Amino acid sequence: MALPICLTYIAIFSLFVICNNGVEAFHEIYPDLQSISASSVSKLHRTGYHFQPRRNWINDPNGPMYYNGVYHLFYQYNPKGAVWGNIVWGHAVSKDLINWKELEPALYPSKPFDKYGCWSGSATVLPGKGPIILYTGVIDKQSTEVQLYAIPENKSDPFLTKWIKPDAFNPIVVADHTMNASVFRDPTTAWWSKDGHWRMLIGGKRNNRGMAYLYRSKDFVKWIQAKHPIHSAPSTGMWECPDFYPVSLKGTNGLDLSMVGNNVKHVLKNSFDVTRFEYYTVGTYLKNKDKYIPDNTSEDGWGGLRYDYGNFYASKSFFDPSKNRRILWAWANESDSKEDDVKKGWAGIQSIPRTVWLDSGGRQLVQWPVQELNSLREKQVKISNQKLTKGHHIEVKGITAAQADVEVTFSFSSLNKAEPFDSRWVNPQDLCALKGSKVQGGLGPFGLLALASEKLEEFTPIFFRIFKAPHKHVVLMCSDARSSSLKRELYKPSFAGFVDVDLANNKKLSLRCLIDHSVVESFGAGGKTNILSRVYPTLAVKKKAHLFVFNNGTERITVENLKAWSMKSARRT
Ligand SMILES: *[C@@H]1O[C@H](CO)[C@@H](O)[C@H](O)[C@H]1NC(C)=O
Ligand SMILES: *[C@@H]1O[C@H](CO)[C@@H](O)[C@H](O)[C@H]1NC(C)=O
Ligand SMILES: *[C@@H]1O[C@H](CO)[C@@H](O)[C@H](O)[C@H]1NC(C)=O
Ligand SMILES: *[C@@H]1O[C@H](CO)[C@@H](O)[C@H](O)[C@H]1NC(C)=O
Ligand SMILES: *[C@H]1O[C@@H](CO)[C@H](O)[C@@H](O)[C@@H]1NC(C)=O
Repeated sequence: MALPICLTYIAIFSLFVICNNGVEAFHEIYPDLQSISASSVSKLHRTGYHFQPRRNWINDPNGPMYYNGVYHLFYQYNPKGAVWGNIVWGHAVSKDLINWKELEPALYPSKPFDKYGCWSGSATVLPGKGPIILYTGVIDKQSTEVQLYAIPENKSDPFLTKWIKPDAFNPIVVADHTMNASVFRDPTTAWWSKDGHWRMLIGGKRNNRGMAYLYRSKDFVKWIQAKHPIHSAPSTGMWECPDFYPVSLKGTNGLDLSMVGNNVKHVLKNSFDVTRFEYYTVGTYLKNKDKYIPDNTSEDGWGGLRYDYGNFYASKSFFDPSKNRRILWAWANESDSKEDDVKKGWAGIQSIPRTVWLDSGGRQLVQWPVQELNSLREKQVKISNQKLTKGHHIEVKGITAAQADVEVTFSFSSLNKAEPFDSRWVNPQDLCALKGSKVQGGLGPFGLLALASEKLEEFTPIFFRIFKAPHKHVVLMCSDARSSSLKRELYKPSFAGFVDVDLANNKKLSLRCLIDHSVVESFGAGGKTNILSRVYPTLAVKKKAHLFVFNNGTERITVENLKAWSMKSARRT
């Protein structure tokens, strides 16, 4: 469960910085707004193919799974309004991860142990027995959190519409006296080990140390806390929504959680309540000690690797046995004000589900939109071998630029014009703020201008810029919302990440952008660095949105190959 913080609209932008880097997150709740039902739903910035329910507030994806030929997505949902509150588990099902059927909420407060909320959790499919949901229930106004289980009322119901919370054994886990029960939530999918136990993790915090508590069970209902958390790290604050899974050292296939073997590494991801970003490490799971040790190539903390350097939180992955892949979902919140959300009648979207695997270098993950997304591709346009000199932009014409999918490869003949890199530039987002698309450079900035108005009063640039450090080149990827809208009262971050690629041998960079009215979801270098931005253009809407390629660096760039598609809307019933 990701509690919303810093949600009040604050006009002074520096206050956002305080919110994001402050020592203690605070939970802002809107008693006045949380039950105002949407009288109408504004379509202006609604997405065409990113998942969102018909109306109201959503946050964390919950319990994603594949069962009997159907994909299930549950999500934190306020059935009564467009801000956080009254939380239940919304439920939608799909055969292809793209077109969704919305069902009645699967879990809603109905027992003393979840009276104040059904918060985040995960699903585990038990071989021969079917799915079980583990989730967090809130039992009082002080936010005392306990862990619960729920089972389908009828396993033969193809959509698993109704869920039961048995009184026997619930709650299955409560915080012991050494723990703080108001920061103890978000159970993971459980995995089975040869020693006859199921294991799962729960997020928490001790003092300011982020914790992933480990629990064991033989029968899935009686759980025993392991002596030590599987992992913890100092000064990271509350760990929400932990996710722990094996990845293969050979190839891109996903692995079932219970997989063991030699060619396997593990990934631990946590969503940090304080920074409101997610971080993961690649490492080793020592099964006999029940410990996870991050590799020394993965930074363990606020400077660590991120699935996404933009608006992407409370993610959860699952193994899809039908296509042998691991799929990742996350919540992308709004960047406008609560008042705007109440007016719109909705808030929050889910990312496009992404396939995730370990990069061949073994140091980081790679992500790519699930292949099923391509079924929405409609009209296609192409550009190839187009030269771009400094200060030029070229329009990609003939598609619906407000609802599109673009794949492009840029190349250049030399690295000589790369600007010098200053070793003090440790934070890519700050560097993007300093060296945005309007600051002309040597090798870059070059990339795409998404959701752009005809005369560029509004645009969201997604671009690369290459620097020369003493022993290597540093590649920056930016998705900069600062010029995205003429509307002022918006959160417009210059999201950015570094891209770990070797340009000396291959002077090319690729970019894919999923553009969908108020979201630009970008995948750099084949999915090594990814950034999701929420933007709200006022001019560049619907048919008035344009798409351009641009270069603002002295080195000439070639658009080797660009393909762009109009995207159909996903079916939502
Ligand atoms: C369970 O679902 C199946 C499939 O929809 C249905 O045929 C059956 O009658 C249901 N069982 C009960 C007890 O409702
Ligand atoms: C428990 O955690 C909450 C939320 O961070 C904090 O406000 C509270 O002071 C903590 N309680 C104790 C006893 O540490
Ligand atoms: C990192 O770990 C590897 C083995 O996994 C070891 O060979 C290497 O020396 C370590 N590097 C550092 C800087 O500790
Ligand atoms: C390119 O740089 C010029 C000069 O700073 C600026 O006016 C223009 O807006 C920039 N182009 C983009 C797409 O940012
Ligand atoms: C999404 O909204 C912005 C603007 O209000 C906040 O700055 C972010 O912290 C928030 N993100 C999450 C995950 O809550």
